[in-house]
Amino acid sequence: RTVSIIGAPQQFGQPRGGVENAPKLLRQAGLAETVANLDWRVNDEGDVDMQTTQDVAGPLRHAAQIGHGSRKLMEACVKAHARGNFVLTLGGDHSVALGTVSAALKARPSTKVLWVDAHADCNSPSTSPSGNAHGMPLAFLLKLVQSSELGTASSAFAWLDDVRLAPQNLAFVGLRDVDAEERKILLRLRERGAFVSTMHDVDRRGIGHVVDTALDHLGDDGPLHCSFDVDSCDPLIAPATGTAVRGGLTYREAHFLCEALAATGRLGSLDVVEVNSALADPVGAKATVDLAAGLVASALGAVIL
Ligand code: DIR
Ligand code: MN
Ligand code: MN
Ligand code: MN
Repeated sequence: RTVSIIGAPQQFGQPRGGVENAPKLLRQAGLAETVANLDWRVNDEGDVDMQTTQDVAGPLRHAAQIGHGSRKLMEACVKAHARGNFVLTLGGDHSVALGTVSAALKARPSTKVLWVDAHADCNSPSTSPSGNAHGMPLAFLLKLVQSSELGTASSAFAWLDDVRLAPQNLAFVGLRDVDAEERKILLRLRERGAFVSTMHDVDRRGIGHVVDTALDHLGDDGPLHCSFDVDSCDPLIAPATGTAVRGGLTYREAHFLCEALAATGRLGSLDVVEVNSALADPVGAKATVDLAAGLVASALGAVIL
């Protein structure tokens, strides 16, 4: 068992500087050593260079950067999947999921996706109130984006044409900040078979029930991909992130989720995104980086006993 660590210092999917430093900070926090101590071989593949072309104007900010950068990340992830490795991607903002999820689907089409996030990230350029790509990756993966919404940038996303995530292969945990148009999209996704849960469900049923139900929903075959936005966690434990929202997962709830994923034996890839140390004081920044590294350890099999 080998983990490929891939740094994806993407920042063009959102407006705040600093998120591009997360791969470096997570490495400095000893992530590779932590993983190696869990009996994994570790292959640090370094960072994908995500700065590419000139930007073009349009409803999706930095569309060309996002399209071309995500393609490079996808190619790096596909290579790691092809070697049979667990693929651990360190964002960067959540637009990196364009590359990571598409790679998982290309490598193993039966992949199911667990999206752990305060946000639903299923805006298309025409519904997005912000124009920020980190709020859009699922819209692309679910084929909700029309090429007309991308204008001249559509060619930068042509590599996604053969990628399709089916709604029934998608589960959300942690939602609590959804845009008005996004709400309609989520309700439609639920009708089409996605598992859509919110923090209200965690309150009512407990994290154990919510995670078990999400995993049940994703079935008992095929690899799992988890895309973990640290803003799913409460700002009390993860203050260093771009769009913090109160009322998130507690430390144990987040770890429980990762432990439950590891226990399935089917987790094949994981993204940890939106750690931005520039947005908290040094204590909060370190707490957020350490939390993210600890969650990776739980997802890779660290157990209490
Ligand atoms: C908002 C924020 N829904 C948007 N999204 C965030 O810009 O589309 N996603 N923060 O992680
Ligand atoms: Mn997100
Ligand atoms: Mn988020
Ligand atoms: Mn985000």
